[in-house]
Order: sequence, then C-alpha cells, then structure tokens
Amino acid sequence: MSAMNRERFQSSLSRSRKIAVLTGAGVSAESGIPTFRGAGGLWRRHDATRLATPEAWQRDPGLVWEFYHHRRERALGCRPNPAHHALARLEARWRDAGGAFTLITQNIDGLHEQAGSRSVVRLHGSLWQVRCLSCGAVTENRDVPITPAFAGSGSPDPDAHARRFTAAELPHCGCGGVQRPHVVWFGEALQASDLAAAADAIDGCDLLLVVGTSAVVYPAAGFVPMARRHGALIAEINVEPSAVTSLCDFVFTGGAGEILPSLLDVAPAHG
Ligand code: BV8
Ligand code: ZN
Repeated sequence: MSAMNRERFQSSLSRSRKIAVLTGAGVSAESGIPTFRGAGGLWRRHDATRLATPEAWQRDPGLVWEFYHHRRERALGCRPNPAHHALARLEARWRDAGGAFTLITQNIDGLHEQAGSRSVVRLHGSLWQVRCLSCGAVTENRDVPITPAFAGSGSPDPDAHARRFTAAELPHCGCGGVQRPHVVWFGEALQASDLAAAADAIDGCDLLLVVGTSAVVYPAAGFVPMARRHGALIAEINVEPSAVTSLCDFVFTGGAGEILPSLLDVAPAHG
C-alpha cells in the first residue's frame, strides 16, 4: 500500500463518525480456521457449500452433524488473532468518543466476540449454538463431541470410514426434539432482524471496512454496493482481489492480522 494511500485512508478513518465493518472467513484465517473457498472448502469429498444446505440435512443429518462436529472440534483451540483484536480496539475507541460502530460478520466461529467486539451482527449464525426442530429453542452448546456417538468422528480424510448416525445419536432438546446447528444454510433466509441491523449499520456510515471476504455470498456481499450507493468510503483488506475490489476506494493487500493493527491505530478526530 502506498504511503499516500495509507495516510489518506487514516485521515478519512479519523474523521469518520459512523464506521461499519464486513468480515468474512479471511479474518479468522490467521487464527487457524480454514476459509471456505481455500482448501478449507472441502471436507472428505464434499464441497462445504453443499453440506451447509437443508437438502444435505434432509438426506443425512448425521453426515451434516459430523461436518459441524469436525469444525467445532477444530475451532475449539483457535483464538482471536491481531485482526480481531484491532477491530475490537477500534470499536472501543469510537464508542468512547461517541461515534457509531457496527461489525457485520459472515463468520460463525465467534472469534470477534471472544476478542471483545460488542456491536456484532452475525449474519450466518453461530457454530456454538443449536436450534431445536420441534420447539425452536436456540441454545448455546460447546460440547465437543456434540454427543458421545460423534467421539472420534469427523475426520476430513476422504477415505475415512463414513458411518451413519441414528436419529437417537443426534443432539436433542429438553423437549425431545432433534437439534440442528443454528447457522444459516445456503438456500435459507437470513434472520430479518440481522438483515435490518446490518442495513442500519450501512445506512449513513461514512466508512465501510471489508475484511477477508471473497464477497460472492449474498445477501452479505450486497452490503458493499449498498454502502457505495449511500456515499460511504470503502476500504478492503484482503490477500487477493475479491468480487468487490472494484468498488473500493482503498485496497490494502496482505493478511488482516498483519495489516490491521497498525492501519487502524488511529484516534477519532471528534470526541
Ligand atoms: C439466501 C453459514 C434466499 C454456514 C454460510 C446466485 C447468485 C447470487 C446468489 C445466489 C445464487 N445462487 C444462490 C444464491 C444465494 C446464496 C449465495 O449467495 N450463493 C453463492 C455461493 C452464489 N445465498 C444464500 O443461499 C443465502 N440465503 O439467499 O436466501 C431466501 C430468501 C427467502 C427465503 C428462502 C431463501 C444464505 C447464505 C449463507 C450461507 N451460509 N455460512 C456454515 O458456515 O456452515 S456462507 C459461508 O460461506 C460463510 O459464512 C461465508 O459467508 C461464505 C464464505 O465466504 P467468505 O467468508 O468470503 O469466505 P471465502 O472462503 O469465500 O473467502 C475468504 C476470503 O478471505 C478470500 O477473499 C481470501 O482471499 C481472504 N483471505 C484469506 N486469508 C486472509 C484473507 N484476507 C485477509 N487476511 C487473510 N489472512
Ligand atoms: Zn425443543
């Protein structure tokens, strides 16, 4: 990134009164959580985007739970990286100075909240919540394995023995209903309240940071052109161009964990 570009960005950031951030899997890459479209997008011979669907659940809920058990087990040891912490610090500085700040994430790993981010819109749900198919109750659940039957399962090895799980071996709610991951699958609608909260954050923001997303998944990716239509300045931090790079006023190429701590080390001009 050129020094002039960096300076222009940091002075725009300092003058911003309402900041919005959109993050994707790339912000967690340096925490050890594989991205969707990188090698992490494959599990056994399945494309992750085909497992994260209601159809996959109808066909074989045990296989879908084995996929999520694998991701929960792998995420257990992962911690927020300097990118998550830099965004949490920026939020605190803007909040203390009376500014507005909302972080909209596509990620389900919970690392933004672990790093201390407070104003978070989780567009796609949480790896650590389950939802009952009978009574709809959404509960926190950090059990790994999710039930004893999944102990030792979930290997991503394409030749791993694929065993079927009975309905009784799946997680159950106190009401007796089967529980699914509380995430938004492809083909499922996002929660209206989350979409509204994200649209409010984009409406009237002077600066949108787009961090670590390929910006191919909708409606999340649609918030970038929405911000542009509302006149916001847009900065992208990514290791490579994305589907929205052409809409960005500033493009910083590199790992979010390396770039964000110094790039965002700016005091608000107001307050
Ligand atoms: C809906 C939860 C309607 C589950 C996820 C054709 C055109 C447009 C849209 C569609 C279409 N066909 C279908 C659709 C709709 C579909 C969609 O967008 N499909 C895409 C694939 C084309 N969208 C949906 O289905 C959505 N729902 O539209 O509903 C509807 C309305 C009413 C009633 C019924 C239905 C639901 C989408 C949500 C799906 N769920 N996650 C789970 O995780 O298991 S999406 C999932 O994939 C992630 O959450 C994430 O959002 C997405 C992956 O995207 P990224 O986060 O960007 O990750 P990716 O790996 O792609 O990229 C990583 C980036 O990081 C890269 O750019 C890389 O360069 C960068 N990077 C890597 N390392 C670093 C880095 N950057 C910085 N630093 C680093 N170190
Ligand atoms: Zn229930």
